[in-house]
Amino acid sequence: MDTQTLFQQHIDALQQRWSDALHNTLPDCDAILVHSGGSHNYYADDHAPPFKAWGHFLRWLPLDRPDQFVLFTPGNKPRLLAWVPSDFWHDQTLNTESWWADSIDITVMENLSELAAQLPRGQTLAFLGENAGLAAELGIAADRINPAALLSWLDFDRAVKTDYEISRLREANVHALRGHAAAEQAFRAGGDEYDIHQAYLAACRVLDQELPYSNIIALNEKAAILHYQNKRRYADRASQPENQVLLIDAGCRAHGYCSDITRTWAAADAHPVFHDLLLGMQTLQEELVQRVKPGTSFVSLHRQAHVAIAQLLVDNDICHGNAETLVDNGTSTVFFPHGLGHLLGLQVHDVGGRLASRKGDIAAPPEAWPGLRNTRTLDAGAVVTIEPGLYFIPALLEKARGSSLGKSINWTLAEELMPFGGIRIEDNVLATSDGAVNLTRGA
Ligand SMILES: [Mn+2]
Repeated sequence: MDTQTLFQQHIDALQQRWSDALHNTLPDCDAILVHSGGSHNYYADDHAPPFKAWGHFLRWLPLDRPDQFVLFTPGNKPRLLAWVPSDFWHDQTLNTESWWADSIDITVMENLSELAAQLPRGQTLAFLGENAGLAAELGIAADRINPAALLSWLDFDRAVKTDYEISRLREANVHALRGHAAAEQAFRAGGDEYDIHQAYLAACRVLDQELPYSNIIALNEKAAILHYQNKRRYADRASQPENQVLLIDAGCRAHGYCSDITRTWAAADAHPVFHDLLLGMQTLQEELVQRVKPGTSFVSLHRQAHVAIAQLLVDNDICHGNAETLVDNGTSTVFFPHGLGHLLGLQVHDVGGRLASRKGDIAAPPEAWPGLRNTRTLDAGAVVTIEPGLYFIPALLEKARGSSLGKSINWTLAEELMPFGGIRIEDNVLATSDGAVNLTRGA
């Protein structure tokens, strides 16, 4: 199906879903005004960080710029109220493409002060977005500005993707995999973290600021830092340590939709146990991916990941004992201290991961794993990441060594493996009634 048709179907589905949300949460409201967000300068500066439009705005149309508005009225074509200032400092061209713009009524405003006059008279509006002050100036009542009930409903609903959204997520995977292939090559060729990062950007033909999140490009022991942010560069190649391991966590965006992919590569002469762990992690990751389907409890899947990782640690003589016991007493968490994954969409960590219902009930993560971002039972159409990890994190290992957990760890081997950092393997997976669809491997 062509993108234009997919997009029109997406808009039709959003009309239905947002009408239901409005009728169920704010029956006295006639329409919703959604703000893309504002651009904010750094403190006491006249420069701003790159702008990213808010997810609930981007879901209506792929226009990533500040101070744009969507007016949703049940039964009507959605309206874009586009602020296009007269400005000779920047390119203010409003880039509309017919495949999406044909589904939207577009009104261009040269000044933001024209917004009030564009809104329907005699109607009661709700406002969604960061600028509550602007909403108040427009005469919107405080209890209709970001109403919690409406937001919970819409956040919960974001988990289930339309066919258009799935096509964009696939596209974001296709783009990112080009970068991952180039990054692996740069790693094998002896590049440093900076070189690998640049190889990724060039292969994807993107700017840093266009990435869904800042690339994690971690060589050797840095692979043990979950959100490692540096890109080490060596002016003098002779001083650069040999590349043993690359952990790269990097995605792309397609019309706002994100991919989030992690790969771990090891040099042929890396520690043989590290190679065995890498193979074991690849196998268990693929098995977990297959279990993504409607009705799957993500909390239960997260526990299954822990048991599989604990078994891998036992099989490789890094831990002693029974896998279930190692999970229950917290030993597996020393090696796998983050969640198995999260919802994915217009935000990398998409909204609603801990919502148990449209009504806003919260499903808290288990006490042992407070960082788990997704506690939902998966619906058909949900897209999640599956990203088990196994790391040798000095701070966590040291803490374990001083506690009762330390007795079940083979310290000689753990110390030998520390310079190799760790492993994470992450794919983006769609739950369907026919089972799991791996958007990354299938891309
Ligand atoms: Mn992720």
